[in-house]
Amino acid sequence: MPLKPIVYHIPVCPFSQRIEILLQLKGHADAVEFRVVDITRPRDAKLLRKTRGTTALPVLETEDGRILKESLVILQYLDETVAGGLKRRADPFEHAVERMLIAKEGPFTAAGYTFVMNQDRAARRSHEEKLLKLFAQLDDFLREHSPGGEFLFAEFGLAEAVFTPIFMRFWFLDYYEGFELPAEPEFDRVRRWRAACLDHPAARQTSREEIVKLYYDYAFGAGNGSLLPGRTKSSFVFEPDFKTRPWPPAEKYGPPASDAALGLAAGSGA
Ligand code: GAZ
Repeated sequence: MPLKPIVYHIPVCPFSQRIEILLQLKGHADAVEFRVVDITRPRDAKLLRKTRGTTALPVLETEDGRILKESLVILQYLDETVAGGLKRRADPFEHAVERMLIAKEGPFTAAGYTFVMNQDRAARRSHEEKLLKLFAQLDDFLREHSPGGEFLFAEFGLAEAVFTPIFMRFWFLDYYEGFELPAEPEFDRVRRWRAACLDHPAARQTSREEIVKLYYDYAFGAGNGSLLPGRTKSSFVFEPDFKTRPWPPAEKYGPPASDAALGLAAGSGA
């Protein structure tokens, strides 16, 4: 029987990064065993049996073989079971406040991903407006509950562990969509929050360069490691290493670049 819980994950997945950030905050990055799942290959039958057929990751397997799904659920479970102090707010009202903010992550994440995956140039503006509306709502929430601070409470906590990986993924929006938060006061509070989140040392599991390069295919509508026509490799592969690949062309409304142009054909024949 393993001594630690196992987290099955995709290394650059934002939902899995939430867990890595939490463990880093607790000073126990090694409290779980991370097992990498290659989503470009058919899923291992043993793992599929454990999840009863679902494929979404992360999945946590406890020391005695029980299964938990959903990153937010796994996050709270590990917060309560791993040493290093609770990262959720202890006060029930404050915890309720952080959960209200966390409840906004789904629509926010979905808006950014559908924006980057959009292939219709004419729809670009409406995606942008939708996302800006959600940023404005985060701004308003932070003004209500934490007008003068950086984080929601005094320190980087549960809500920050949830949103920071999403803010990092949205680097694909500034690169492929030229998206920026407008320099207007209605975004000042969320801008400050985002900057403090991105600056935190517990959130260094990935980088802008890695995200921009790995998510190239997302900008052409191909998510989760799926293949675009004319390509033999997904930009989401971990070999060749992203550092050896060139920065991809930023133009997404046009024909996608080839394997070779993306540096994916390196060691061709291999
Ligand atoms: N709600 C779950 C959680 O744990 O929080 C979500 C987990 C999830 O979606 N995992 C994805 C997965 O395992 C990888 S990350 N996919 C493989 C599979 O076989 O299911 C998000 C989007 C989106 C496209 C992609 C993603 C994403 O919108 O990051 O919107 C939120 C997937 C088009």
